[in-house]
Amino acid sequence: MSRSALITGITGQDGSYLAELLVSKSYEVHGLIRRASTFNTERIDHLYGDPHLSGVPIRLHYGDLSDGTGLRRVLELVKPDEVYNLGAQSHVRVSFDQPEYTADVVATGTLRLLEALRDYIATSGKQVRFYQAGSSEMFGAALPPQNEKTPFHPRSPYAVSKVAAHYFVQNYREAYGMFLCNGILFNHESPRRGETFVTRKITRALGRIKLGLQEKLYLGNLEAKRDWGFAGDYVQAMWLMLQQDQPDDYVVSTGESYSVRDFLESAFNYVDLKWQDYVEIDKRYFRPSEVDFLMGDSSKARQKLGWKPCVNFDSLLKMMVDHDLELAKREKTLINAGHKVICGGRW
Ligand code: NDP
Ligand code: GDR
Repeated sequence: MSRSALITGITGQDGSYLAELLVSKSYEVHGLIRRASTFNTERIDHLYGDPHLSGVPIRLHYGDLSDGTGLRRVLELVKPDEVYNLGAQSHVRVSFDQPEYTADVVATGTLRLLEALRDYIATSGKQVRFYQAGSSEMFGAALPPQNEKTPFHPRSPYAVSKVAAHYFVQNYREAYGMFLCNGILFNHESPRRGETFVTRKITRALGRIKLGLQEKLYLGNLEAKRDWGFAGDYVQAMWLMLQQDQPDDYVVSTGESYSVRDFLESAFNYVDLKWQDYVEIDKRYFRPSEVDFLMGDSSKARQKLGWKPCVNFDSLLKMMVDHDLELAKREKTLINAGHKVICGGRW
């Protein structure tokens, strides 16, 4: 019998890659989806279809991490073998504007899901494995290289909330013997990355600038350093964590770190443009407290899970720029044909 998995945050960047991975492994894949006034399934449209038809690889269920009753119902309906908790208000800068909401979804939302899962396991007698999407932001001001033993020093409401979720997971593991894993993932990007995160913001603008559709790109702090990997590689690590004999916590990273300025320069060089001609600094994109330097030490994941990243910084950057040049070309074609729309697209 095929295993079933429930993914919160299935409509996000990671949710879409993870859903693809699990479908390729013949899982029955279920996703939690928020009700929205516009379609929010663009990243998974290639997997999702009319539920009346057979052969549709994934099933979606309305739910929200702020609604514990709904989470319980979905668990009882789906009867998952594995749960991946990827749902979050995941934007660090926005978490300073919406701290209470961020804490409610990211910290308390995780707790709600754990409580629902604890009860589901007790009543069903089923062993369910759980993955929590933790973040390198939890390390915050701690000096690099950061690994599982590095003390947390969170620098944003988002990061504080992820730390709380991390400890909820550890506490439920110790208290109830549940199979719960914390991933501590460093930044991972892709052509499906949300357009307000800095790498995608740069590549999206670059495509439009190159084709004459945009003149300026406004950014914040260019000196912050991040350990950037490819999302497609990172969802493999999530799955591997849940296939081990014992639950544990793992750092997932490339071990290389580059500044925002490095990313900007390499991306513009790749299409023969000088970033200094187009980029302006806007204070609104600075954070009240910044995370300056993240560089992960993922030796444990490499040894115990046999995981390693396949896409390096240069390949990731080129993959994203190429994709966004293509999007800009499509947009230009539409504009030339008299349309005013900005076209979307997926990788
Ligand atoms: P995205 O922002 O792309 O996706 C977030 C997902 O969470 C979306 O599906 C979103 O739904 C959903 N969501 C938001 N609020 C709620 C809510 N209240 N209830 C249920 N679902 C909700 O994030 P990523 O895919 O990049 O990241 C996945 C997870 O990994 C997140 O938890 C993030 O914090 C964490 N993480 C990400 C890293 C990265 O570099 N990408 C690194 C480390 C951790 P909708 O589409 O409707 O908005
Ligand atoms: P981060 O990613 O905060 O690391 O969180 P983001 O891409 O938002 O910022 C990275 C760095 O770039 C600087 N920066 C800007 N950032 C944004 N978004 N927009 C700008 O215009 C800009 N200019 C400079 C930032 O100050 C920062 O230093 C991401 C999210 O996916 C989290 O959910 C996840 O947990 C962490 O990665 C690991």
